[in-house]
Amino acid sequence: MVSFRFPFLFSQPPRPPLSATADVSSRSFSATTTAALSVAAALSVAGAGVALSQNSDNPFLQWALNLLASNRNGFNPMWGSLSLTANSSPVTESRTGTSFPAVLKDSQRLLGIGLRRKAVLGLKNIDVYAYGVYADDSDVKKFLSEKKGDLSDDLMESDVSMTIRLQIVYGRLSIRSVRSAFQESVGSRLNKFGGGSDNKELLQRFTSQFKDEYKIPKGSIIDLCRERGYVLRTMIDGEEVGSIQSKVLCRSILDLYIGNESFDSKAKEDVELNLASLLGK
Ligand code: DAO
Ligand code: DAO
Repeated sequence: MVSFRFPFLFSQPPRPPLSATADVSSRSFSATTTAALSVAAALSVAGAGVALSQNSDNPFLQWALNLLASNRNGFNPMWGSLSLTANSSPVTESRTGTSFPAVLKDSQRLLGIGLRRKAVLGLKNIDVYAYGVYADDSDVKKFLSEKKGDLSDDLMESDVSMTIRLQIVYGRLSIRSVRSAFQESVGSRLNKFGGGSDNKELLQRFTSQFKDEYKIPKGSIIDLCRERGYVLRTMIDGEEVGSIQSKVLCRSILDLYIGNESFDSKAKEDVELNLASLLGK
């Protein structure tokens, strides 16, 4: 079991509803963000009434201020000192009460958690699953020593071993609805990142792994693992259901969770905060 020496950052709930959450996800982010993070921590600890200017000359300060603003209703001012890896305690996704272990497979650390919701009949949103984003610790260190641009964009492009763990919270999920949701969400990403004519075939190959007889009741755990060499391996409750080697498929899946239009901007923020906290260590 590896031991993590790093502080572990999570913006802790309660949070406003997803729709009310400001989206900071498209802002650029780089190594110097650590400076902005210290600013954010200092400001939040001081509880300062910060005037948020949209025209700041310093993009990192702006980023930190926006982050603060977006979390104002539930931001824990002590996040800078939260150390969750010290004892490797699980982290709970507050809206669903779903708990995620801090470490998977002995070497992958939890970097962020989020919630996938879906509007049914254009009316109410149902909570479908909570998810955790994990990445291999030594891959991450290597990645951070080489990285240049936007943290989550680079992470999605990289060959860092990662796992997205989904924990089903909706009790009436059918394989049919999974397939159709998947075709919509992953299909649109494949078109965006792949652009090729084999997208349909790829989608077909992926969805054909999900046999009609599978059941995914509330509490089921689905691991979407990106393994070295861009292999996407899918596990349901610890049982492998298949694996597919495709860089664009891996990229598209990760984009659902930590991309610019991810299901929950909070997970992406968590991931970026945690990666930033590891920079320079
Ligand atoms: O019962 O009509 C309904 C709502 C179904 C919502 C399905 C959302 C599926 C999301 C994908 C889940 C992947 C594990
Ligand atoms: O939430 O829209 C989405 C995409 C979900 C992708 C998850 C796919 C894994 C499905 C496992 C199926 C189990 C039979």
